[in-house]
Amino acid sequence: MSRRSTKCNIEKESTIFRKSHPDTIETHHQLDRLLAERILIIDGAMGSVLQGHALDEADFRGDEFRDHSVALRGDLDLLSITQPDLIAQVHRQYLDAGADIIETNTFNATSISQSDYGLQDRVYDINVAAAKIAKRASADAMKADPTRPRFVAGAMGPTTRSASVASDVSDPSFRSVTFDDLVEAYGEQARGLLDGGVDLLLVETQIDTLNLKAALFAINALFDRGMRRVPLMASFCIVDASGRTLSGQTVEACWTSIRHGDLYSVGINCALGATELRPYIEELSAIAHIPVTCYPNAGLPNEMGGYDDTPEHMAEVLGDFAEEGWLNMVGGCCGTTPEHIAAISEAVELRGNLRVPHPGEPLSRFSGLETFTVRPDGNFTMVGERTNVTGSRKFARLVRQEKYEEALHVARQQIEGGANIIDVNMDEGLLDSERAMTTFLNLVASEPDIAATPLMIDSSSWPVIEAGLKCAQGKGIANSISLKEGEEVFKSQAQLARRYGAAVVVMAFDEEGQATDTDHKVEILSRSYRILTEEIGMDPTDIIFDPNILTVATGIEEHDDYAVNFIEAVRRLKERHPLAKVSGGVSNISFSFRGNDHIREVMHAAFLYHAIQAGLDMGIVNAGQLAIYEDIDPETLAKVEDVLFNRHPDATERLLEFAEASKGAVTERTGKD
Ligand code: THG
Repeated sequence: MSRRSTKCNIEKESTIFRKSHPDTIETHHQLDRLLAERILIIDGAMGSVLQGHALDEADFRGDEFRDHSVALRGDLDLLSITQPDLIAQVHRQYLDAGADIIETNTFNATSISQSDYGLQDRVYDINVAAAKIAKRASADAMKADPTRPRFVAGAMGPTTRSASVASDVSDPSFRSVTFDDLVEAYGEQARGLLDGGVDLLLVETQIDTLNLKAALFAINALFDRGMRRVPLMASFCIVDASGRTLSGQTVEACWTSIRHGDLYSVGINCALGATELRPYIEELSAIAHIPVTCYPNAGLPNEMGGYDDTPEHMAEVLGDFAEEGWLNMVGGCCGTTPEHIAAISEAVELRGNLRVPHPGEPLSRFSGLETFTVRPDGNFTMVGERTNVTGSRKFARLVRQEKYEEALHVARQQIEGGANIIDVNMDEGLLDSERAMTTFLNLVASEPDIAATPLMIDSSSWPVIEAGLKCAQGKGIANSISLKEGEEVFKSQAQLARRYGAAVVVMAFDEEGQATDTDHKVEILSRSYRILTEEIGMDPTDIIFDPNILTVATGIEEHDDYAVNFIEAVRRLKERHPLAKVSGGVSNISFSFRGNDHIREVMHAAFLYHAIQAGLDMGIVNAGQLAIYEDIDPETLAKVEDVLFNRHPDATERLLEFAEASKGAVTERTGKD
C-alpha cells in the first residue's frame, strides 16, 4: 500500500468507528510524514543498561513492596514504580542516542507474567507508571529540540505462556493459557498504557501467533469501544534457521494471520542477530503493504547468555538492510545499548533508502503454519469435508469415543488426498460441540503436517465457530454466517470474525429463508457483500459466497433446477464481485443417491466441471475421492448431466434405473468411510 492509501485506510476506519480521537489521527499523519522522509529509530534494550546498575532485592522492592511475600529481584517492570528515576534515565540515554521511538518498560506487565511475582493485581498501575515516565522523557527531549518529534510506544511482550503450543506432554490438547485469558490480560495492559498516555502500542517479541492475535483482538476491541485509538505496531520472532516462529509458522503465514489487525506496521525482532534475520526481513518487506520494522538482538547469545555483536557490526548489517530499502523503522533488542542505537542511527541516516510499501495483489489468502493463496490461474481449491461429524460416520464415531488420534488421521487423509483447507464440524446433538472443537483443534495444532493447512470452522452455532477461531493461530474461515437472523446478528458475527482474523463463508439465506432460485441467491449474496464491505470494512477477498448446493433428483419437481441455479448464480456472482470467492458443499448435490458411491462420484465430478467453468473457486469435497471428468464413462456421464441440467422431465427416473442396473459392478467404495 502506498503511503497515500495508508492514510485512506485510516480515514475509512475513522468513519466506521466514529469515536476516533483527533490526536490519534494526528499521530498517524505525523508518522506518515516522517516515514516519507526517513527511517525512524527505535530504542535498544532496557535490560542491557539496567544490568550495569547491579540492582538488588531491596532496590526492586523500594518502599512500597518492602513486605511483599514473593522475591521481586528480576521483575524489571516493577522498577517503573520503585525506581522511576532510573527508568527515566535509561529513556534519556536512548533519546540522546537518536531514538525517535522509545518503548515503555512494560514487556512483562501483564497479569499472566506478573503472577510469577504475585503482582497480578498491580498490572494496571505498572503500565500507567511506565507510560508516564516515558512520556515525560520524550516531552523533555522535544522541549530540548522542538523540531524533532519523539514517540512513546507501549511495549506488550508475548507473556510467559503460549496459547497454541502444548505445555503438558501427557495431554497435547491442554493449554496453560487460552485466547480469552490473553484477551483479558492484554486488554488490561493496553488500558494502562493508553491511560498513561502512550503514542503507539507495540505488540512485540511474539513467538506464538495465537497470543499475538489475542493481543490485536483485545486492543482493537478497546478502540472499537471508543478508547483513544493509537497506531498499532506488531513484531514477531523468527526463532531459528528454519525461518519459523516458535509456534511453527513461516514469515508469510504469520503475516497472513495478522494482517487483518488494522496494523500501522509489522516487523521482526529479538531471537536472532541482524545477520541471521536478513532473509526474513527481505521476505517480509516484499509482502507487507505497511511499514516494516526490525530490531534484532546484538547477535546470538554466547555461553554466558550475553550478546557480543558490536555497535559497528550491527550498524553495518542493519545499514545494509536499510540500503536495500527493506526498512521503515529500525532499532535493537536484547543486548543492545545506547551505543548500538547511536551507531545504527548513523548508518541508516548515511546509507538508508526509503522503503515505499506496495499494495500487493488482492488475493484471498489463508494460513495454517503455511500460507495458502487462491490464485486466479491456480487450481480449484479443495476443502476436505470428512472431518465433520455430520458428514462422516467414521469421524463421528471416533470423536464420540474420544479416539482423537484416529480422528486426526481423517484430517491427514484429506490433506494427502489433496485438500488445501480442512473443514471441521462438531455439530451433533450428543456432543459438547464447543469442547470437541477446542480439543480437536488444539490437537491439530500439535501435528505439524496437519497444522500446515488452514482451517475452515463449520458450525450452525456461532459460539462453536468462535471456540474454533480461538484455537487457530493461522488465518481460518468461519463457516458460516448469513442474514438468516437479520442484519444485526449478521453484522456482529462478521465483525467478530474480522477481529479474530478469519475469512467468512456467507450462505444465501435471509430473513425469509434459503434461496433456491438464481435471482434470489445473487440478490441475497450481493446484499451481504454490500453490508460486509461497506458497513464492516471487510476485505472483499475475505468473503466466500456459498449460493447453496441443494440436492437434485429427489423426485420433487421444484428441485430439478437446483444444480443449474447454483451454477448460474456462481457465474453472476463472479461477474459482479470478482474479488470475492465462491464455494459450495459439493456432496450435497447427490444425497438422493446415498448408497451408490459410483453415481455420487460421477455427479460430483460432472457438477464441479461445469461449476468451475462458471467460476467456482473452491468446494467442500471428499478430497482424494473425486473422479476425473474426462475419465467418466460416456453413458453414465450423459445420464448424470441430463439430471444436472434438467434436460428431460424423466432424467431422474432414467438415472435411477441406470444406477440400479449398474450398481453391483461399481460400488466398490460403498461401506467404507
Ligand atoms: N456449505 C457450507 N458448509 C457445508 C455445506 C455446504 N458444510 C457441510 C456440508 N455442506 C458439506 N460437507 C459434507 C460432508 C459429507 C457429506 C456431504 C457434505 C456426505 N457424507 C456422507 C453422506 O452423508 O452420505 C457420509 C458418508 C459416510 O458416513 O462415510 O455426503 O453446503 N458452507
